[in-house]
Amino acid sequence: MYSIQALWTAAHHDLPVVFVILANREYRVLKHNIDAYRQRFDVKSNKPYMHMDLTGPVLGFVDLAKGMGVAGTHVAKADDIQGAVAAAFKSGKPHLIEIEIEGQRRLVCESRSAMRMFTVCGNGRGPAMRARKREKRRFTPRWAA
Ligand SMILES: Cc1ncc(C[n+]2csc(CCOP(=O)(O)OP(=O)(O)O)c2C)c(N)n1
Repeated sequence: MYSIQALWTAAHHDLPVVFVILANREYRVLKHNIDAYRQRFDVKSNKPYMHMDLTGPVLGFVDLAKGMGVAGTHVAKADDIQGAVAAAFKSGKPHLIEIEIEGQRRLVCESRSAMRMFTVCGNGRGPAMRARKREKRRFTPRWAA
């Protein structure tokens, strides 16, 4: 939702870009952070994740694209992805593919090192911190770099 206007730009310049949205209807990375913090500080809580669901209403990305002059395809089944992507490339036009993926799953950190991807603590010195930094460098997803 931060950069959806790029669709209009693609339509305006007639750029043959295929946009793929993995629609989980939630802000999962923040849910993941909450899980990691709770685990890190041994907080037992079953409270829901506040303000992290993108529902009510659900975002309709195909409609958003249409409103900006970009055709779109909604995909609900994995088997339909290949055909949708092939058709989108073949169109030679900008095209948005919205793929419905599972949402609402509670993520559980499998290990302390997985948690450390998201939480950094301590005074920034010492072997433990250096190990954390090494892990962070190794595992940091591109968007978190
Ligand atoms: C334009 C823009 N660039 C970067 C960010 C930083 N950012 C915050 S969460 C996130 C990743 C979200 O991952 P995604 O798979 O889209 O959703 P989620 O896993 O949270 O459900 C990024 C890139 C941002 N919010 N907006």
